[in-house]
Amino acid sequence: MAATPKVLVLNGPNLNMLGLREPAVYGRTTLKEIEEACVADGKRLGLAVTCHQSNHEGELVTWIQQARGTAGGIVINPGAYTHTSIAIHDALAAVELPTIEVHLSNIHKRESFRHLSYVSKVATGVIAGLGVQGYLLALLALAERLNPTTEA
Ligand code: CA2
Repeated sequence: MAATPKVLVLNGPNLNMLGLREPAVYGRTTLKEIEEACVADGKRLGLAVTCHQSNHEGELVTWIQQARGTAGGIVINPGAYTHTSIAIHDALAAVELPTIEVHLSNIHKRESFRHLSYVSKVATGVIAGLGVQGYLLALLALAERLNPTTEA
C-alpha cells in the first residue's frame, strides 16, 4: 500500500487571533477549530496533515524549507506576509511542492495594498473569500494531485 502523503498547513501572522477579534471580517471560527477540521478532512482524503502558525517570517520560511523531501504539498495562508514577503516567495519557489494559497477574505475586494500577492506568483492555485471552506478545498485539490483516486 502507498504511504499516506504528508501535507503542511501553514498560517502566518495574527491568524492565531481568529475567532477572538474582527469576526465581521474573518468569521467566528478559531485557528484551533480550522486546524482540527484540516486534520479530520485530511484523514478522509488520505492525507496526513500537520499544522503550524507563526507570527515570524523566518519561522514560516524554515517550515517551508523542511517540507522539501518530507511533505507532498503545502497549504499556506501567509497573512499579511502575502503582500510583503519575498522570503516566503523564494522558499516556496525553492521547494517546488504543489502549494495552495488560501485567504479567508477576498483580498481583491479589500484595500489595494492587499491586491498584490508575492505568494500567488509561485502558488499552484489560490483560493480567497470562502472562509474556512478555502482550507478544505485546498486539501481536496492537493489530495487529487497526491492521491489520484481521491473523490470529493
Ligand atoms: O484573508 C486572509 O486570510 C488574510 O490572509 C488575513 C490577513 C490579511 O493581512 C491578509 O491581507 C488576508 C490578516 C490576518 C489577521 O487575522 C486576524 C484575525 C482575527 C483578528 C485580527 C486579525
